[in-house]
Amino acid sequence: MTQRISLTRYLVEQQRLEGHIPPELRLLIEVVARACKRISQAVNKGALGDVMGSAESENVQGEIQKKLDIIANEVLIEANEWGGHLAAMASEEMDSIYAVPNRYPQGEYLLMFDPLDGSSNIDVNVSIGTIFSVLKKPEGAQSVEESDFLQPGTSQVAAGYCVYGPQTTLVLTVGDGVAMFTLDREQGSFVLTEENVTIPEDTQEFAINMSNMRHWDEPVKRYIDECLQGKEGPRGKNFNMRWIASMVADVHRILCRGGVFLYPWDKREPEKAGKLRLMYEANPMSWLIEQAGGASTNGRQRILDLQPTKLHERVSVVLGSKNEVERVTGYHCGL
Ligand code: P6P
Repeated sequence: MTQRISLTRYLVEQQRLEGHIPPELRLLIEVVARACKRISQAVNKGALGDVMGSAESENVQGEIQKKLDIIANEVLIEANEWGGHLAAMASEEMDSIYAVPNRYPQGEYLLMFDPLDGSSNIDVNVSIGTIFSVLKKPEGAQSVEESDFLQPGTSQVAAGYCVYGPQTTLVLTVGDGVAMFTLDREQGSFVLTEENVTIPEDTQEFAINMSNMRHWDEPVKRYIDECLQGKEGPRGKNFNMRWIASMVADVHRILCRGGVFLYPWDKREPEKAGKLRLMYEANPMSWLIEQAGGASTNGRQRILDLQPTKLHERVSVVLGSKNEVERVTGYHCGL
């Protein structure tokens, strides 16, 4: 049974005993966690809080923004800009980076986030979440530029998400395994409920949007077809399928019980490498999955090794149970 300690105590001990978290990074994580608590409260209000429905505006991705997308983005900006731990932020909901205003002290960290991932599920009461990734500002950088964010996923110093579902759960890594904290609404604080999270190397559960099947590349068609053939097919076992259309929820399930998640490149928009964004979706989720013993590739290469070229660039994603990811990647590489 995991000892029930608060997120604050966990971070203090990681800082003091393990030397993994400098004080400014501890502050950053606590501020993000507090912002997620506020987002959770707004999400939980639903129709009672006039937060549902469209904001009648589009984001940089060309997607219609929900009111809660904008609320969550504003909560994260306002919570983080004054603390002195950040130099700048970047968000799925903002075209360009947000440099911390000169009226506040500048810090050494860069924070990226998808403030509310899966927002198409908001109006139908299905789990959604906030995803975040932390980088260090390059040494000597005076004013922060977009190019300072373009670091591979291996450069992350912290990554995590908060899933707003039946429980509100913060999932975090600082490079020493994965820990989960459940929001105790009576105390008003996140409490450690799992640590050293481990994903089984094998699975019988895949997550993909099957409606896109006719658009997939051959290796993905082959992999899914073999899963669907079940016990009588080449895999010799039956598979189950899940697709929540909320990456945070699908990844959380995989961290809890294994599985493989695929959002591959497809022929609908061949000029795009995939649907999901590298910097603030695929990279933080890939680090969490690897820290839990899983694997994450774009079908051919380890996602964390990819060198970003644009802030909002997209990537094909195959992540989860190690042996399944290696199989899908092998099919792409002609094995
Ligand atoms: P589709 C949500 O919009 C998201 O970015 C991810 O959270 C999710 O995995 C995916 O898109 C769902 O995409 O095409 O199935 O609606």
